[in-house]
Amino acid sequence: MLTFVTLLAAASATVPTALAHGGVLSYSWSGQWYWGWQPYNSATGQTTIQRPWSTYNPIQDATLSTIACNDDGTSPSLQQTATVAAGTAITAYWNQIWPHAQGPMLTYLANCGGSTCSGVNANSLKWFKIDQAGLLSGTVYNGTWGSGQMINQNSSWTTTIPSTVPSGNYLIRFETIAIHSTPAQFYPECAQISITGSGSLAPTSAQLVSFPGAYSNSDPGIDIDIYSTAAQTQTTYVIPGPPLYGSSSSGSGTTASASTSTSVASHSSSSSTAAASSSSAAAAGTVAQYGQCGGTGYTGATSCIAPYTCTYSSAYYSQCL
Ligand SMILES: *[C@@H]1O[C@H](CO)[C@@H](O)[C@H](O)[C@H]1NC(C)=O
Ligand SMILES: *[C@@H]1O[C@H](CO)[C@@H](O)[C@H](O)[C@H]1NC(C)=O
Ligand SMILES: [Cu+2]
Repeated sequence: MLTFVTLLAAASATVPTALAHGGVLSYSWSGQWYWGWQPYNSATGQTTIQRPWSTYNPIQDATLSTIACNDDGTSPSLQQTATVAAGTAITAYWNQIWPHAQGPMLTYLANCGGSTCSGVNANSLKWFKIDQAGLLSGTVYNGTWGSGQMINQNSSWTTTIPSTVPSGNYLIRFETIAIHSTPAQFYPECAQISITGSGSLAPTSAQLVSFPGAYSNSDPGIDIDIYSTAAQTQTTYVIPGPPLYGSSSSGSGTTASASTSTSVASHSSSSSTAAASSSSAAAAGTVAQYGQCGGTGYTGATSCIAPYTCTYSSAYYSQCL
């Protein structure tokens, strides 16, 4: 017979395993905080902009329906939606301290149509990618990854909603994929946002994907052994998914991905792309609307073109608004 103490010990023994994983627990933008769903609390009474998820464990099969917005990702009765102006930098916060430093960071949007995302099945939507960061430097074997940078940024990731995105109701899907072991571990969470603004650039059909559908378990960025001999000299990594929204690429996602981080919006975590645009901004002496103008580790220009002011978003990201 198990004693109460034995059961307690057994229960607490599972906690470290759970703590080795996790997901997005909160968001912030424009000085506001939004709590995410709390998977280990009772669902009753939880009211948040995030779609519910049930466990810190990863998804390890890209063909599962839960790859869209985790398990189960449906909107509860108290589901909330938050308003965000296109061009705004949204920061998502993972567990402190996120444990997996190998793998990409990806952010997607999906337009729900209609007047709300509540009740809309995430599997029925078309998604487009607005941000990504893969292998930032070094080799697949021991280089620096987007997820490593996420950890270094207080286990947070900031994505700017491109100012060109049409207004409407969207799900925003932050994802990190951990590739320190096989099969790869997907950690997606979604939140409901209402985007305002006057953007009018629709994603192209090549940029729109479904979840599941966007990834295959055999994609080179997913079916990957970072400890192989080949990985020790490999300096490119193919970020999974479609080409970035706003990019001119019309091919399949795999050809569009580069070894380094790219983003249509200026990004605290972009490497070569951001560095190049930062230095050109520095030459001009000003930063354009929505551009980055500050944050820990940022070395670019810090003054905004009129009439914008450099506005704090997180310790790692300030932008001209
Ligand atoms: C990465 O691994 C290679 C061997 O594959 C080694 O020569 C190199 O020093 C390592 N770099 C770092 C930063 O650990
Ligand atoms: C780090 O992230 C936590 C949330 O996980 C947040 O409460 C805290 O303010 C952040 N610290 C900084 C310096 O941004
Ligand atoms: Cu884990």
